[in-house]
Amino acid sequence: MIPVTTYPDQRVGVLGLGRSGLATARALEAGGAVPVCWDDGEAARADCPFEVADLSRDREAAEIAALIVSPGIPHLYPEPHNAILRAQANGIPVDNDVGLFFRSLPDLEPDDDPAPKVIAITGSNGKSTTTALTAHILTEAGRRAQMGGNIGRGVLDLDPPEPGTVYVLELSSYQTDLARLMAPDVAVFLNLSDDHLDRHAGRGGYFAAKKRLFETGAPETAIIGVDEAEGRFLASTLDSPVMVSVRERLRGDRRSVFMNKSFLTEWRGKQIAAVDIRDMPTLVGRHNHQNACAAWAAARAVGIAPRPIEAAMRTFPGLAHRMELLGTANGVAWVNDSKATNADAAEKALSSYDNIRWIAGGQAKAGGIEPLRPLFGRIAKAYLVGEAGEAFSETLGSTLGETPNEVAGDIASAVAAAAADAQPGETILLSPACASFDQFKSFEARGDAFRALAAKYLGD
Ligand code: UMA
Ligand code: ADP
Repeated sequence: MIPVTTYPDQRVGVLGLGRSGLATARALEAGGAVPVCWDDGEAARADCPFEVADLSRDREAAEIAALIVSPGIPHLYPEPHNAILRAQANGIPVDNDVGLFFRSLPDLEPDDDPAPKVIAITGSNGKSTTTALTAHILTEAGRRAQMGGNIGRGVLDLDPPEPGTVYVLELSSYQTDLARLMAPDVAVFLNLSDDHLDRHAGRGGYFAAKKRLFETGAPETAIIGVDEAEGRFLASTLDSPVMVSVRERLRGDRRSVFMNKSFLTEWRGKQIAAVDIRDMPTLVGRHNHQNACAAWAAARAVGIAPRPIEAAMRTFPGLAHRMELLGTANGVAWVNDSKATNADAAEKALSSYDNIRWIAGGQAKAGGIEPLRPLFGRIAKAYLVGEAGEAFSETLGSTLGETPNEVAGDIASAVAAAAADAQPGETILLSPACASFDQFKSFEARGDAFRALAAKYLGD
């Protein structure tokens, strides 16, 4: 835990009692403050081991030195939570766990060198993969890496720094929008596409939230994906950013990392390093190449040499449920991409393999799988499950020449049929392009079910 010592003997409001809020309350208490907590959920309040008070009421709100807000609670759009309105009316600072983390870290720095470093990673897609890959590279290279933030472990739950610790933080727009202080040594912006627009009143607000990591954060090294207009604009506002692209060969005088065919290339006036990433099984697909380029640049920024980075990339296990290679048996690869809950995400997986036995379906999103039509040629056959089964079958069947498909109903039947049909060189891919809630409680549960079924064929 990172104790927060900024508020000795003061009452500090904690809004939201999920992972982030509870970690914050523990860190405040450990640092000598008195956490005063609120959650709109009755069960969360009942389980809370700290003082509970309704922070939307004047008296409680007036008595706190600061209000620390969980990322899932709106602080501006579509409407600020009442407790935030109260704090603002009383002139009380509103912050989050990320702000407290950056404020507390300098107090904990060990006397021995090297000083701890922080790498913060944001973007619309690929944050978790890039964060996990960067942490894996650092660990494999013998550095003390700690990973947290949006990826799961609240930042204040991380361990205090030891000499040489590198914190690798995934930061969402909810987090970068509100943190009063950010001071990463290295900050990464991967890409921008529409997401969470209701929380930011549109794409401009969403971009502005992410941009704060670079403006407020003023990192020593900024690593910017420049494949969209926003990334190019952001890079043009910064001094000497490291530019990353999977679309352009950025052969300038500045530092850059880009893909040249299947070679990840580091450039600075001349080629510094080039690595063939074709045979790195967990970094398949253009989107993962972007993540790999960004992680490469981040690891280089904290002093790791090209060779150990390349070696670590080869052993990256990948993240569960995101194009996760479960194994290969009889020449058939099994891939779990249960996190692909919409067509945009499934497009990444379908683009990454040929001869696909595609398991898809569940609770459909608007537009269904129509946007995936250009990729239907890669599908040997589709096995359709859940509520969307019939509709997806119709879309596949209406292609010129038709894409073979069957409505299998559930994952177990789909797996049995796909396994019976699959030929060596093919891939059995669960990439549903749908939410899971019609048959599972989460995309994780769906992916775990697929993994358990695949294990029988993989001999695990
Ligand atoms: N709550 C209220 N009032 C509200 C809304 C929520 O009281 O109006 C309460 C809920 O009853 C609940 C608590 O707030 O008890 C939940 O807070 P939270 O939604 O912020 O969730 P945490 O458990 O604290 O998890 C948060 C991040 N969640 C969100 O940003 C929504 C987690 O990211 C993160 O891993 C965790 O902190 C640790 O840092 C998850 C996420 O979905 C993975 N992130 C979004 C995404 O990736 O798209 C941004
Ligand atoms: P995030 O943490 O930003 O949600 P993840 O690393 O968990 O991202 O990846 C989620 C999904 O997003 C993946 O399954 C894949 O479909 C897609 N994805 C991953 N990396 C990228 C990228 N760099 N660009 C676009 N899409 C990506």
